[in-house]
Amino acid sequence: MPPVYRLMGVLNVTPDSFSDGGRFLDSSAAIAHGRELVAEGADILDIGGESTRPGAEPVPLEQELARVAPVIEGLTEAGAEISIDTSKAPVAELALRCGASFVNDVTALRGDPEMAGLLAGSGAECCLMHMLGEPRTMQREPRYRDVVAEVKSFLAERLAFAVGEGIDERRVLLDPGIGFGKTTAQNLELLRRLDELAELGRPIVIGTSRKRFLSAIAPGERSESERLPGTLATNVLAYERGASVFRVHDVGAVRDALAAAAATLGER
Ligand code: HH2
Repeated sequence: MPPVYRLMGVLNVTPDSFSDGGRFLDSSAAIAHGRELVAEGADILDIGGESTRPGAEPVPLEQELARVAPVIEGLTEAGAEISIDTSKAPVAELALRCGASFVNDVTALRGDPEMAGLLAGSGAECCLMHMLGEPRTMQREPRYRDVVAEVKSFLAERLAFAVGEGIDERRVLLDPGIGFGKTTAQNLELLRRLDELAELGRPIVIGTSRKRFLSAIAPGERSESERLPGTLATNVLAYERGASVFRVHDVGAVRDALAAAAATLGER
């Protein structure tokens, strides 16, 4: 039986990403790391040229294009599906021409009015993510009455919008956007009640990897590289609650943790 989940390896070609910023700005280093992630078991490589960490400044279009294009071209034969992590239609368009087949849009088609039409015509898969506000300001006192209900109704509305714009529903994945305009308690509640989001009937993408809330709940501060135990625990719990795409930096470790979880839980 093939696994019923996919691993999405994170590859940030940026100077300022919260965990791997500056490590893969050089395209040959990025390509080498992408190949390592595939060797560890990545089914998808999520390539990004603009950080979305809290407080990040937007990157001009030309710069984002120049960062990601050579890396995508260098990884098309690496053995994984290529995802472009962007909310700009021209970046997605170039990425698709260079060999990407997946668009990860953290604005859920709200960032660029051209994005929905591009996706409808391309046949690419796309991930629509929930975010409250925008990266520069999103962690300023996020408030919800019921975070799960509000994220769920947002994702349902964005899915309906995407389908209305001509995107094939079977190609849409949904993501609650862990850390995007949420407190630690809100992130934990979304993870605990992830099965409610799975009721939307589309694959759920989850991104907890090395995020700050994992440090906030551990006894004492944890640097990004010390957040692997929390990353493993939250991905396993998300798998149990119905997530099927796991966006992570530590692909090999998460692969093994999910294999153990899947074997324990049996077929879904
Ligand atoms: N998280 C980040 C970026 N993109 N996309 C989806 N679908 N889900 C996520 O949770 C998600 C995402 C943030 O992580 P990272 O790419 O490591 O950092 P940065 O945004 O600073 O580049």
